[in-house]
Amino acid sequence: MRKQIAAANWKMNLTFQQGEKLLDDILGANIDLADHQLVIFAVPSPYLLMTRSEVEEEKNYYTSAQNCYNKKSGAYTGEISAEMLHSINVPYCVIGHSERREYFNESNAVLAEKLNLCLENYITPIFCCGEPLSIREANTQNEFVAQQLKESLFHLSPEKIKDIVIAYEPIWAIGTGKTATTEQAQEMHAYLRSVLAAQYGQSISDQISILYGGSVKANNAKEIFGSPDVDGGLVGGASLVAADFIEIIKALK
Ligand code: G2H
Repeated sequence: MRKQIAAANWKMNLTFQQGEKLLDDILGANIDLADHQLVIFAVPSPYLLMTRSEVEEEKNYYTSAQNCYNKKSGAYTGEISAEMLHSINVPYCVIGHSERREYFNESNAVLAEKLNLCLENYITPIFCCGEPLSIREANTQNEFVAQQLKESLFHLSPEKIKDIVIAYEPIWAIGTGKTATTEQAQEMHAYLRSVLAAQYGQSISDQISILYGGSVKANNAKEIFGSPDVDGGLVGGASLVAADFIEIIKALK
């Protein structure tokens, strides 16, 4: 079975102390994860080491960065490289979240460079894609999202593409309380899988976890994750409340 993943994206929220308490509360629930189930915490950079030490004794719990820079190293004040993340044993990094694309003008080409640097440094990228409302209203979401994949991912070899996680996040559903319907999510995930299959073959495509993101909550996670091509979620707001995120973890297939 494909890996099923509950990934928390804290974004720019919580103090260090609040983050520590949240992790303690979630880990304190002692949820017994199956071998194919993973929980990943994408935390602000100053909390990476703390998070790593909180989760390192826990089976299938991991730490993720929320971003890294698209250059190897050098005079880029304030930026964090993939190599730096690797040097503190961070195994995952979110790449291309729509907030980065929108507020920091990250293009598909820049994201391709970030993906390469992650993979060179043994970091699994959680690559985000998704369409804005205008594209959904024009019913051209499939072409839009396929183009994001093509421009950022399709230079990767079959061996490398297997090492990434994809998160489909319709921008109109992020932090808005609007969720894509289960049918809309499944339809897009199946489409993404078919695009990956056309490029890399069905067996590789079948191994890639595709998460859904956008207003996943404790009360809708089970239904969303229940779809055959939805392999868990990238969760923002609801990952900041222990009781809610615990329910979301329990909703994994
Ligand atoms: C989408 C999601 C997490 P939220 O950005 O990546 O956030 O669950 O708050 O919509």
